[in-house]
Amino acid sequence: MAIKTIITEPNEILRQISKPVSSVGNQERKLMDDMLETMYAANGIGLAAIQIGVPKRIIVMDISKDGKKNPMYFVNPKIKNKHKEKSTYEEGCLSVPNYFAEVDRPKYCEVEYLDYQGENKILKAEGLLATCIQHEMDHLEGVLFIDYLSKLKKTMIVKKLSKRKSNTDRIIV
Ligand code: GNR
Ligand code: NI
Repeated sequence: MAIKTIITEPNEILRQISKPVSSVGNQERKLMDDMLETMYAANGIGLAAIQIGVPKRIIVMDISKDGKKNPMYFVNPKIKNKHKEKSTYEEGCLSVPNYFAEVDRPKYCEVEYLDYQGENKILKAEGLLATCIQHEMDHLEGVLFIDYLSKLKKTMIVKKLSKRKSNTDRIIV
């Protein structure tokens, strides 16, 4: 397993549309292992492959709280059903470090996907699980949570992130 670098805004890679995986083999499982390790190291609760630069429709998540690990793996996820009722959650993103904002999303959804073994599964999600899986599935379409904010808020965040980026570049060089 290996910890990979998480790509942050602004970066065009994050806007790519990820490609479906044809089957879940050892290469995909290795990628999922690396994604999970990278996510745990960054204290995140979810990670899409594109966040480490791999444009495949693969997501890992772990929303458990009690310190007991409960990794979840989603390959080629599809939303089957989403509730009209919305819930608001204060979201963050490892690709938008240190910014948080409230986002409305469907409160319940059903997701069909392939698991770590390549088996077809259906998950009925609500609460944080529903919020997180929808946040991750947005990454597969090149969408970030800041895209739901006002233009002004979004521009301010991206500006600050790019400023911070050029500063750290200078420090490193
Ligand atoms: O770690 C994360 N926390 C989080 C909190 C609220 C809603 C969504 C998330 S996902 C985020 C990790 C991440 O960026 N996944 O793409
Ligand atoms: Ni994210």
